[in-house]
Amino acid sequence: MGRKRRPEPPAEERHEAEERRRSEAKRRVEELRDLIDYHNYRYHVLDDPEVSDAEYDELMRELRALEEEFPEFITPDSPTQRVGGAPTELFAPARHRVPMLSLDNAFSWEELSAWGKRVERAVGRQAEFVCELKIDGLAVALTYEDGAYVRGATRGDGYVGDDITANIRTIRSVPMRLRGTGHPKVLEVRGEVYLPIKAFEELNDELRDKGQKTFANPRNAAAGSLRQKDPGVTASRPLRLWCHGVGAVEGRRFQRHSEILDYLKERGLPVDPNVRRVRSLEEVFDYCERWQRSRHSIDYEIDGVVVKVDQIALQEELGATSHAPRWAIAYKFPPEERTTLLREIGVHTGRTGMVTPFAFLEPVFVGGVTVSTATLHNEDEVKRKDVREGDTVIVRRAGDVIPEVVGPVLSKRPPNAKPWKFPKKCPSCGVALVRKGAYWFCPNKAGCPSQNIEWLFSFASRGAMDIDSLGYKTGIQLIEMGWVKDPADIYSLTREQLAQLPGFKEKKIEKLLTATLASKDRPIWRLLVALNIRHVGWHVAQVLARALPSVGRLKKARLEEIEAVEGIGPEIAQSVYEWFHDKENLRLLEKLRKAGVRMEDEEPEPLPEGPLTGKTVVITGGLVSMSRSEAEQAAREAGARVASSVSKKTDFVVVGENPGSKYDRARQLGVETIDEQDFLKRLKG
Ligand code: 5U1
Repeated sequence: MGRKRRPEPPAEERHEAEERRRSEAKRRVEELRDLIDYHNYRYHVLDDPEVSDAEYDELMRELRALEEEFPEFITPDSPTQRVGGAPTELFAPARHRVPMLSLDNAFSWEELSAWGKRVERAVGRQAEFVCELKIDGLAVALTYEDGAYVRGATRGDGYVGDDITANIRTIRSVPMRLRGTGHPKVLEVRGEVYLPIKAFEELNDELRDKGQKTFANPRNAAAGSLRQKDPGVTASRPLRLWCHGVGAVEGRRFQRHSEILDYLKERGLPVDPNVRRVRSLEEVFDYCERWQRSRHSIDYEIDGVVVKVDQIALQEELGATSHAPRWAIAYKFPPEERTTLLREIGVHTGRTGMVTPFAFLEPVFVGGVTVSTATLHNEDEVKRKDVREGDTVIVRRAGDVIPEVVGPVLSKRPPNAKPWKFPKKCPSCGVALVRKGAYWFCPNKAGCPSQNIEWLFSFASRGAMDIDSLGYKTGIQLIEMGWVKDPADIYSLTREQLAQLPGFKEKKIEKLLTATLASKDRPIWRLLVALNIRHVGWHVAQVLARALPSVGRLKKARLEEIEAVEGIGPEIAQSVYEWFHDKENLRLLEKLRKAGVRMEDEEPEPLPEGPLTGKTVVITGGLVSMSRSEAEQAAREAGARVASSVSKKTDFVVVGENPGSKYDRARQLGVETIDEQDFLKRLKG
């Protein structure tokens, strides 16, 4: 029997439901961007990630899906329009001639198979593939001119990275001259720098012995070692490189990806010997399956397999989206699991006062490392999983970053195991906790040692005020001595006080005082990151500081004014507004001002001058000659302000293929619309 069709709701109701869905999607897009920006900052700037790669990937996937459904919510600063992390200020910028794209991921056999079929459908015949191990390291680009190494750069945001020429030079396996003769005029080699697992463990032992902070995993250790101001430090770390492709090449053409790899090998560049050329999707699956099983048989961390179409002509046919080529995919290994004993559940108060439960575990080897603690997220999670002290638990290390307790093995539960109760008081200062949403917080902002230590550490961190010599250990000493109650107190530390601390000799004192003094003159965005404002990571801070480049203006700004800043959503605006209206925060700002900390940027970075100076431009739909983000970048370089939505202030809208609602809006408002050809002409003036 056929199913009876339900009557359609009236058009008005449908419209309302669509509008509700749109506004819910908009809110979620903004929330996801903030979250992703925050995790990017933890990962790329602090080298101290809070979530697993898998959780991060999930946030990105959700954002991409929403942006695909509602392209009108895509903004140039969305993390989906970015290819990797942002370049830092430590090094000179290095612009990539060919953008360093990232990879789309397949998290299951189904997704991998769907990609393979899509590829074969698009090219109309059976493709051949190259399978490579996906090294969990740091992506780099090395440039050789006429066979001589001239530049090394990190990926950065995919367009501009950090110039790390000198640091790369210290990696022994990187040839300074290519072997043989008849070199291309330019050969840009792409690869992944990594630290072998054994070397990583030795390095952490050494750091632990010196009382220094250890690295969470080999990837962070490799990144930290490469991003050293002093190449001498990089040289002391046995970094390695595997090359997996090329970027800009002048004076040589290739027919196949496998030919590129053979060529690199022949010229003396290190290419992973585990790379295989295969002739069918079945062979791709075999390769992935084999390496999923034996990923720990090698001395470097891998988190998946990269599958690439071998024939360059097919690669060109398939092309790329703005962030990833369509001819390659990363098959990500599923998270690994082991069981172990949960000895005890503890709680920790972080810099925002949030109190997080975590598990002390009988050390267990999972996902390539030994895990002895794992986060339990919040009270509801502990209840939902019903994990108890004494339980045998399943531990998962997803994406190889933060280990997670999946749940108890009930058959092994001891008879006396009791449900765990969240403490009522802060484990650090003893003040009664308060619950907000799913989390418990310690309200004792000023007097809680744990919050103070965490805040001080993040205030001084590389991505904030960058006080190099003020690490965790020193922070604890300063707080324990009672000299530092909030971050502003570090500016009144004296030589005499520091001399009382164990291990503080003249040189160390001088270094700390000099670094502290230098931090007074940081740009406003750094101060904003350092102030510990919810949702304000380096990206939001930079956007804010560009629009409101002084503490005075931020204090006076009305909520609507903050909300009107392009790239700032209502939730962030509310958080910033509330922060600048809190009496205690204002007292802290005043203390910082009196200590001589810079409170305004003298000159916000001017927009580049060009044929589009003074114009506000919106781009909608796909362009043929460049990706959307390249078009936006080109418009900015020509002096334009690129907006994400059309208003009366928009000077013109560039309309590509399948334009979204921005085109309709432009027509409604009578804003000029132009096609790609016209846009290219205007860029040239
Ligand atoms: N092994 C390998 N890793 N990896 C990373 N190959 C490879 N290729 C990449 C990336 C981002 O990108 C190209 C496919 C563009």
